[in-house]
Amino acid sequence: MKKAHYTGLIDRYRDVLPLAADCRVISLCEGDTPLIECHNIKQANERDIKLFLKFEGLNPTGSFKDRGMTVAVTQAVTEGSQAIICASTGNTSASAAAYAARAGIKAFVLIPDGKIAMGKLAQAMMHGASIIQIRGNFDDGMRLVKEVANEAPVNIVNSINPYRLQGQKTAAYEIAEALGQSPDFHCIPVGNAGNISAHWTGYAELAASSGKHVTKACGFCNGDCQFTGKSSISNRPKMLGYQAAGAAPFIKGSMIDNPDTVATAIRIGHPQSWDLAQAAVKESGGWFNSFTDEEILATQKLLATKEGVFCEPASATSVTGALHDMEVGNIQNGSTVVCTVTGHGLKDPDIAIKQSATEMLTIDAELDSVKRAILNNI
Ligand code: AN7
Repeated sequence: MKKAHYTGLIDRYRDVLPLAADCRVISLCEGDTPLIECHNIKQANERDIKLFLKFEGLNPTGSFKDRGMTVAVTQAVTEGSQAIICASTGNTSASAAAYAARAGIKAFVLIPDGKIAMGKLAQAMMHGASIIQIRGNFDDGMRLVKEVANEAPVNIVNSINPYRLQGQKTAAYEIAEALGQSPDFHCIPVGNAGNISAHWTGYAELAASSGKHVTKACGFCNGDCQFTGKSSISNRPKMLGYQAAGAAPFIKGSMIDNPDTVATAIRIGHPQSWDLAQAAVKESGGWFNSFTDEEILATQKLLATKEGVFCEPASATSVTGALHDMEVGNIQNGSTVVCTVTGHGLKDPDIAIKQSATEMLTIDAELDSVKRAILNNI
């Protein structure tokens, strides 16, 4: 049935989501995020590489988490849950808080004391979540959430909840739909490792289904979307998972106990979707790599100043890796590359202001001073 306007990813992709037909959909019209082609990145331009940013920071709470949360909270409500719980480096807590508010249920969020970005904390507080700060990191919070869910009536909405990954796989559908095929490489920041796993599920399903069911699932297009008449979306991308150097268990090859990085969103040492992420990278022929905080922040700045895209530090990790792999030739000239830009820059204003090189001028409120300021800086 043709809908008058976009109503969220469950309505759009219901055919490929494991939800009951009569469920009450808890949605904030998430998904349908822009795929922005970079114009001003020299590493791509010089090599005839098409570089796209899937800007997930434009979801309703400012991160990709909303894709998983709409499905997880819809299912929780269907099961009769009155409360959800998560551990979080920030974005999951913001998303859980918003969707719980929408559903009219309670959200409990465990966050590492003093280690989440200000915007995310503001969101969780404003949406009315019960915020429990722990003297520990995300991995401690994750362990406690799993333990307490055995003893209290709460539904876990971290990405160990399979409905989260089902929702997040829809980003791969949108990308394939926009490009008419899968990209050659998909670059993504890796923390708890749910998102890379979910994307691989999406691409694998698409390739296996010959692209046909996207048309069927695409309830709002009346069967006239990109895929109509196409017999196959056969290609799958190489999945490239990038981490921050101080929080890079996949590079080490084992869990780490004291992760640290300026990219607090991915300050995770014990990723829960370890096996799924390893399989995604291996099956796709991709790889993991890690980059320093300085490199990540430089990319954050580059995207903001050269492309007008403001993302949070963790999100810049995907592009940091892509640029590196273009330079060393791991990503071949002429390729199509999609980088997931996971969260909005406004999430973490402290880092943005701290690292901004722009000197702020303070001048007298008179024409001459303004004129001088312009002429000296033009
Ligand atoms: C901006 O919010 O884990 O590898 O608790 O917020 O699927 O974990 C956040 C993760 C990348 C990593 N970019 O994704 C949380 C949380 C941003 C993020 C990731 C996160 P996963």
